[in-house]
Amino acid sequence: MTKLSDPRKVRAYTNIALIKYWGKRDDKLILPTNSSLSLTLDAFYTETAVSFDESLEKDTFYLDDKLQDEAATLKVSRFLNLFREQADLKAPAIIKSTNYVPTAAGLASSASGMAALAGAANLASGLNLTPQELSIFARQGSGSASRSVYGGFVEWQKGTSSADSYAVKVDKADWDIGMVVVVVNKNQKELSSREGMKQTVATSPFYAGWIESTAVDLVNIKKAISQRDFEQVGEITESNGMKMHGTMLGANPPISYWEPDSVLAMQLVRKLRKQGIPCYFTMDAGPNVKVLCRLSDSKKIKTAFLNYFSEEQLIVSGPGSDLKEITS
Ligand code: 2P0
Repeated sequence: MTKLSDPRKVRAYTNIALIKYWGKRDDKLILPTNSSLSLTLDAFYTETAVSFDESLEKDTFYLDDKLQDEAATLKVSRFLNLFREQADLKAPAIIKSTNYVPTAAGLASSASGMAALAGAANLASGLNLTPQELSIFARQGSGSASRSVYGGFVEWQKGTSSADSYAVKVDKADWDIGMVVVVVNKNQKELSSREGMKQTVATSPFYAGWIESTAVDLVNIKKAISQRDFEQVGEITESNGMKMHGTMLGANPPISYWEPDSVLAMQLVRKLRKQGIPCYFTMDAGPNVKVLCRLSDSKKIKTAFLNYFSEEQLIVSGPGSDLKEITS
């Protein structure tokens, strides 16, 4: 008896933005108001396999071996429709996805999730998309997923239309750089980033300033990356992240994702810097703090944080690689 081969599995790593994406100019196509730039991380990733199967009644989505409800499946189905349309496929799909995040991290990310789904759907549909096309597809699942197609430092160019809004690799990040992720709270946030950015664009008087200064930050960080000037990369990262949070505070009603321990972590980073260890913080749409550092300093930084945080709240990561098929 011949055994049907297992569907092909794709792994995509998550990414943390150093120049943030915060705001859309087109909600449906997920076109951003500003270009962004991230570092892909190897400690957090998603593996996904998709197979289209005529014998299925409807799309069936398993995440971490658990069958997902209608709402979660609908999000995946809508995304897969992009592939079905392009490949002229009608069949429902079975989707099996696993998030690999260190225990209790609570950092399951839409970036690695949607990028891995895009990669697996590409293989299953036979579309044979280029990485650039894959980035355009992934973007329509979740903006930050466009960047998870690549490893290293990645820029998502805002573009002028859907066809040229995609990510490009800026640098392999094959130098002494990494992050210490400080898990302040692993619970689901109350306000999704999708809603948070929408409210900010609609109501924050600081938003115009954000757009203007982010364009300058992007030019400067790319120059610093090309020169491997770690301190300059860190200073721009810290400043850009705080400006994003500033625009949120200016929204009506004001938005803040910070918790007391987020502030503590940021204070610790400043203290370490004063002691001569170059490290810089950034935060996303949640209370966790990501500390950009030289990977060779990450042990020292983690040790200092262990005075205030537990071992399982501190995750060290180096740069991650491109999205890839997993064959084992
Ligand atoms: C980023 N974030 O650049 C920014 C910084 C959060 C703060 O991308 O609506 O899940 O699916 O496009 O990509 C999180 O937003 O939002 C995000 P959608 P996404 O990483």
